[in-house]
Amino acid sequence: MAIERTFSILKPDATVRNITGAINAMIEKAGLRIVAQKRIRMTREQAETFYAVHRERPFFGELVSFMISGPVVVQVLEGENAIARYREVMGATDPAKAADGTVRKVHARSVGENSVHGSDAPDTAVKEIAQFFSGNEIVG
Ligand code: FUP
Repeated sequence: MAIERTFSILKPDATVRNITGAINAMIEKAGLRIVAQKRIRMTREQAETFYAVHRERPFFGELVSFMISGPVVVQVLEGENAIARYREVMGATDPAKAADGTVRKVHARSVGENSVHGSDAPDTAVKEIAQFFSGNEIVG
């Protein structure tokens, strides 16, 4: 298996509850390395660009408002098969459907306030990382 990088966000429902460390512990326990990390407040423009693929969906406005409602922690995670691995660690989008022990099962509040984002494919991972990090901010 290849060493990959994926993009992660710890969302405002996680920062507001002060559980970013608890989530990072789950990430590290799963064998993923946090090779870049910063706490930011996303602008509306950044959030709209990030979720542009969902622009036509009925939940888009609510999603953007939520993502700018508080600080987020953006991260680059590295490890074997990191993209799929992190999706497993996160669990299903809807916490009611997420497997036991996943971040969303343990911590998420709802399908909207679901604590974490992780890239879904190699091309989106590259694009998402580049939106928030320059190369010299990522230290593997
Ligand atoms: P995921 O890849 O698991 O984060 O899920 P999606 O890309 O399908 O959705 C992105 C985000 O849109 C979710 F994290 C939360 C939000 N969303 C809703 O608010 N309602 C929905 O019905 C689906 C997604």
